[in-house]
Amino acid sequence: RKILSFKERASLCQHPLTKRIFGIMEEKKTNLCVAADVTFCAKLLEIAETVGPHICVLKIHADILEDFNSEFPEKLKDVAKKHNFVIFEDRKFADIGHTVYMQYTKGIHTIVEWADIIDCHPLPGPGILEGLKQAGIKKGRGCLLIAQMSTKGNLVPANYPEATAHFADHHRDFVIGFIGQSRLIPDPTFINFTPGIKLEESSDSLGQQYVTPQEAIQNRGADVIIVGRGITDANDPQATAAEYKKAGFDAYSQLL
Ligand code: UP6
Repeated sequence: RKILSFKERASLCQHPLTKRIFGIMEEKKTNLCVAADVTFCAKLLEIAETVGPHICVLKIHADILEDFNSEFPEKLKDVAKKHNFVIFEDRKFADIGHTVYMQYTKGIHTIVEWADIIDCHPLPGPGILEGLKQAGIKKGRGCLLIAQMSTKGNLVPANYPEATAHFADHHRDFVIGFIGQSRLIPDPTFINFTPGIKLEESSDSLGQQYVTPQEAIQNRGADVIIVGRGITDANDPQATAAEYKKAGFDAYSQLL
């Protein structure tokens, strides 16, 4: 047996959000996160409703929504509650602590009010986490550190993932895991998310590179696979989400 089950990992976690996510993964038998990268609220809510039963996490980019408004987060939260998934705003914060604090709490998006999970680049140093934490921790939010990227020619140096893991270790009250292409540390209480996933290995015209769910989970140590266009651009997103869910969960089950 190569890995611990989601259930076992849930029992080891200190952070309530990590516990909750592993619990959902166990209960709904899914390690699928859908990236709903669409530009209108109604379309996003439709996708959330359609793929909701098959996912543990819904990842969005609120800043690409042309009609974002203050009612939208409430509607999304309702769908998340109905289908039992968590909401991840993929804002990829990357500035000084003071600025990210404002980006997280102010502006038209007020992300901290509705996003269970956010992510940030560790590049600016510990201050970025101190800034985000000030707002997020009291609401029970969690942050993923971007340790590696899926894109061709990215500038992430070889020792960066290691330094990122070190960061995570020092901020366990807020950091719940990583975005990356391989498992950084064996610690089972961090969740590893991997984007750049399609059923067929391929790429897009802007540097995105895809591997299969099986490769990500069995060879690279992903816990949660992030799938965007592979599902949202499919003729039947619901059936396709079910297909990815099965591929992801089978790959995980084979390691147990
Ligand atoms: N994403 C990546 N690669 C990274 C980090 N994040 O693709 O290294 C995000 C993108 C997009 C999603 O911002 O929302 O994951 C991938 O979408 P796709 O499956 O349609 O390529």
